[in-house]
Amino acid sequence: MAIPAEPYAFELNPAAAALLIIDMQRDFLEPGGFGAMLGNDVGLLRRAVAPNQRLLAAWRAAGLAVIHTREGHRPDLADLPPAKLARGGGPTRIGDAGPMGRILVRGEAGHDIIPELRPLPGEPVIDKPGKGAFFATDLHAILRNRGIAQLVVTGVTTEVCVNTTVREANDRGYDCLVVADCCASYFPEFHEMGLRMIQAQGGIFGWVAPSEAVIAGLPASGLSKGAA
Ligand code: C5J
Repeated sequence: MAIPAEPYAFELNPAAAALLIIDMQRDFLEPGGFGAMLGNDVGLLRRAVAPNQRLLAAWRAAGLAVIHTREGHRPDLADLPPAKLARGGGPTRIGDAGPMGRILVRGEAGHDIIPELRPLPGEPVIDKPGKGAFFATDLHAILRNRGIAQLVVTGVTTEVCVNTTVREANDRGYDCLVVADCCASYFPEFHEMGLRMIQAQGGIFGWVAPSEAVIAGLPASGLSKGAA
């Protein structure tokens, strides 16, 4: 099925496609988490919640693969590079106590995916220590084992973890379609530029399309692959 996209139509192969939802976590989308700690208005990210809910519901109804990611660190912070810990400059840092538990630490409430997009049993959740979802994770192995060659990518933030993951995926041979209204940034201008960087130069990193075009291009009924 050809999905209207920029810079040209994306040929979706549903049996070889996964929806990859990046870091839709309380730590980024709710007050008191990592995003707020860095001085950001977390409300700006919430505009991506409803479009993600609609796309996820349609994707699940079509029986296609879904994968979620979360950024965060081990409770002992052994996987936290000192350079990342030092960034931000504020009084509160990764691992410090916050209203949703220790900031950006696995197992804490803030590290969880927001309830609106809670993963279903059988949908892999990739815990990643960095911005890219391929770095220091088993994502590539999971995708290859499932015969996935296309990634439909959503989440936050457009210019950081979404862009980094799309670039990593591109270099590993995946075709990425980024869903514009299902991504968001604390900086609307970075969101716009982040999307333009992906589709520029003939789609140097991939394609960009609105969620309504992706939903319209999904098969009507479920594939045998199930919920991933
Ligand atoms: C950031 C992310 N912005 N998920 N993480 O630190 O984009």
